[in-house]
Amino acid sequence: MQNKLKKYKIEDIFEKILNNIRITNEEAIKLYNIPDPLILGYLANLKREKLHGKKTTYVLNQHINYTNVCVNQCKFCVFSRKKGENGSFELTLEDIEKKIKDLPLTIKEIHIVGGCHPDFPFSYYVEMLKLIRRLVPQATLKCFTAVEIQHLSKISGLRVDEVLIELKKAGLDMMPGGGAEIFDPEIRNKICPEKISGERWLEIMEIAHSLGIKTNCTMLFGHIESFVHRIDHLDKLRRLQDKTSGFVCFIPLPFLPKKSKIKVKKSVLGIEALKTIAISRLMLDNIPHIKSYWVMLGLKLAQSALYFGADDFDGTVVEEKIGHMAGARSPNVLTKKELIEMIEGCGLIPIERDGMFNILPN
Ligand code: V47
Ligand code: SF4
Repeated sequence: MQNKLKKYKIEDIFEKILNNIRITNEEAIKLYNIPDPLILGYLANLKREKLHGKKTTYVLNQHINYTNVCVNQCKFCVFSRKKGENGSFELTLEDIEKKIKDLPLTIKEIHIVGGCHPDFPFSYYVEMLKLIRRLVPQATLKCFTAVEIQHLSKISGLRVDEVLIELKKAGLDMMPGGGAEIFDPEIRNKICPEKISGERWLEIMEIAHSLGIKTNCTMLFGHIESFVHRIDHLDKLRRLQDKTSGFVCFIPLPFLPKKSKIKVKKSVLGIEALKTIAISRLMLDNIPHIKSYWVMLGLKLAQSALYFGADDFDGTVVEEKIGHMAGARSPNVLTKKELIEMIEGCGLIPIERDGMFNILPN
């Protein structure tokens, strides 16, 4: 390894990683240009082991998408529909109640996201949270991305902080990290022109953090962005985290192009995704967890990612629509036994967590 580090002139970066010194954007870009992915895996795994050893967390969770009707119509999105369009769906509170009532008592996280629906009133979201809080008091309610929060602010006439305070009162614990995509305005304008800007996404997360609401964060990569855009995105997350410490986990999302209107030259799945996960671990030295999201990565790549910097394997998921409508070939659900087997199969130690990443007793 020493020889390889020398060959690619990255002994200084290696030293920094060993001594917990932050790498710069320029150094991160230099890492992208290393052709040997195992070097990146080695460096990211050093960092992962420093933080978490061989511990790998998982959560018994359930995803619920309340609607795919969305006013935004992002160009990359295969999930969303216009109102009344073939394939559109809208869950009533009764539909949601039925889903939640069927859940086992062991459930520890409910992940709820949906499209920005033109007609649902603000009360629908508040009542949804109250209902779920009542039915599963033991579960973390991780609901609504920054994009949805901006939409709720618009339909309710409330400021973003006021929206979040109302949702928190109704039961919201945490926010998922979706909607970040890529912050660069030129790229964002091409893939999701109607969506809030990257700047606004970061502002809303900052407001959430200031109210004590922890959040996750994501990056959608492998479409029309360059390495420089990815590093710029990670840098912006790192800067906000320095200010707020509100991000719990970063989820790198490789773009699944099969059914999307955005056409890409080559799929990012495989080594390229692993390299990005590794560089994310090395850049985001202030975000505790990196999620290997098996839904988008596929099971085998998700296992490999656990040696490229990721320390969380997400969860049972049960009902995922965003990735599967886009052509993900991963299963819809994993059982607790399967999650444990997948992690142990990598020679790692499975640890159950709740939605906020608190470790649960065996
Ligand atoms: O924002 C949409 C992405 C995100 C595609 O916070 C796509 O714990 C790949 O954010 N190919 C939603 N990705 C999912 C998400 C998420 C998932 C799991 C856990 C958490 C968490 C967050 O999915 C969207 C977008 O970036 N996405 N379409 C696609 N074709
Ligand atoms: Fe709507 Fe989200 Fe799809 Fe964009 S990515 S169209 S905001 S559901």
